[in-house]
Amino acid sequence: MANPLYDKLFAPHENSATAFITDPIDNTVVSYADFITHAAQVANSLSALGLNAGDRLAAQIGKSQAALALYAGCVQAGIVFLPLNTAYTASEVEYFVDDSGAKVLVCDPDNEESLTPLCNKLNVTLVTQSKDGLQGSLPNATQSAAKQFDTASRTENDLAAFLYTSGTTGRSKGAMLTQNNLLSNAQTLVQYWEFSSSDKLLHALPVFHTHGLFVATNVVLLAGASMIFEAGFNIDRIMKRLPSASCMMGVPTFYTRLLADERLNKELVSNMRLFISGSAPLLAETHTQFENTTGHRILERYGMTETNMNTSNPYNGERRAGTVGFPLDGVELKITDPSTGEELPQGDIGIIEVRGPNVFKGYWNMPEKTREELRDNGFFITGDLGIIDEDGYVSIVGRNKDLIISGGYNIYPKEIEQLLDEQAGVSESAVIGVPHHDFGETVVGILVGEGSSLDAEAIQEKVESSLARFKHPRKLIVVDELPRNTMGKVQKNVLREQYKDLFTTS
Ligand code: MLC
Ligand code: AMP
Repeated sequence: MANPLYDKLFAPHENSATAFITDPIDNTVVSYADFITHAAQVANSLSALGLNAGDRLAAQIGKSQAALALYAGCVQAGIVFLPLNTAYTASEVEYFVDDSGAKVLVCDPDNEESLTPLCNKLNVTLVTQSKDGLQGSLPNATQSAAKQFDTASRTENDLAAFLYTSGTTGRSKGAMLTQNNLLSNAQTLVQYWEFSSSDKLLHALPVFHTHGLFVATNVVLLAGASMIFEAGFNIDRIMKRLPSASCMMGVPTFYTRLLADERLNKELVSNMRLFISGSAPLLAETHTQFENTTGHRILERYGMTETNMNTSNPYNGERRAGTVGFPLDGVELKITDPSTGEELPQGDIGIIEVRGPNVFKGYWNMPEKTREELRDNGFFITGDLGIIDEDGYVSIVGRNKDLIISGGYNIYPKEIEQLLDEQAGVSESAVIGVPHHDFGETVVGILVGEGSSLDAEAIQEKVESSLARFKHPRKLIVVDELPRNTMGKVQKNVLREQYKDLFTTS
């Protein structure tokens, strides 16, 4: 039976003794064949939980090879995989599980107690998996499960994953990604970036987002390459691993942290053939400094949860600093007028719109949102502002959406403003992103008080219990009023200018 994603990513390696992954916890090397057997056992345990093809499974678990086997098991069983940021609080998780209609939630045993009430309320089966992937009810069941699984039949238009992305209204949207969205993009990237079975990717990204899960992992699988799987970006471990890797994918913070370390030099990276950056803007200055220190020009590319990868600087050819390169094969990209939607002439700044097999199917249960952002003709309105130069290189010059990107994580101010506005003593708030020396941007909350009852400490506590750590304002500032234009709209640009130097030095 056909299952395009499984057939291309996993099936070819079923009997391969080649190394696939170095476990991030105990450093054991797992072969392709062993990994795929593990995935089949996971698929059997998921089936025993009553999950069928098309059902959703949400997972908020640590990075381990078992976490990846869960993704693979879902692909084989046709289950829609919904990975969640491990930083999310229980109330955030509740929204995702409820909205997606997930039947099963996999969580860390440490969170079992806090997540049980919501699973009881929503009638969701809760199973556990520890950070190392070895303990918990799911690994226990998997260990004794059969080693063969009849791959579920899927078409390329069937859903493979849901990735939640925040929205300007404050409600997160479930981006529905099909098998072909993921597969076509991985196929293009393997070719474009010349991945082969001799590559060894240094993988230090989280595996609950497009970058670490789909771009990195699917490319490695398709090429039959291997991965050094790190639990996170620990600079000492990365320094030790770099000499044996051939490529790395990272967010700009990876590169600024590497540059800040005096151990980085040409010799350390002499085995490397490719450094890739994306998910947030890479400063041209970082690009230049990295080349001066290592001799490598970072290859910058541009993507989104909804679209996978859209553009890339060339592997062979000039990697132009400050640009995200050219549209990938099969991806159409145009710059349009934000008010009319008409295509603008080359050289004008406008909204980036993209169309291609990489573009998602729409937002789960949100037909209106889908219509607003995905045109009938298939073009997706990214909300990023871009320009194409005379040589065809695309640059991102800003955003037409109120979005903060901190260390590669997207944060929508609206979600935080809604929470701040609900707090006693707050009449209104504005949440802005300001430059940050490590994360590129960080969150600042500006509050207008109501009388004298505003208690900034209590508000900070409320924020901490409700929202994931990376969304917390690093500073709350109380002001008498917010700057407004003649239409009464809050001028966030004025606030951003006013507070731009708060976090520029460590
Ligand atoms: C961690 N913290 C963050 C943060 N990451 N705060 C703001 N923004 C972030 N990105 C918190 C920690 O909880 C901690 O809190 C404090 O900040 C310092 O943490 P740290 O130890 O210095 O951070 P670290 O764990 O090293 O993580 C930093 C990071 C990580 C940059 C390595 O955030 C990361 O891996 N980012 C990658 C995100 C990503 O994969 N994005 C891709 C999205 S897909 P405390 O309490 O200790 O102060 C996409 C599409 C595309 O965008 O194009 O790819
Ligand atoms: P996400 O929703 O997490 O997938 O984030 C997607 C957003 O990240 C895009 O809409 C861009 O704003 C931003 N992004 C991704 N890659 C780049 C890049 N290379 N340069 C600038 N911004 C980027």
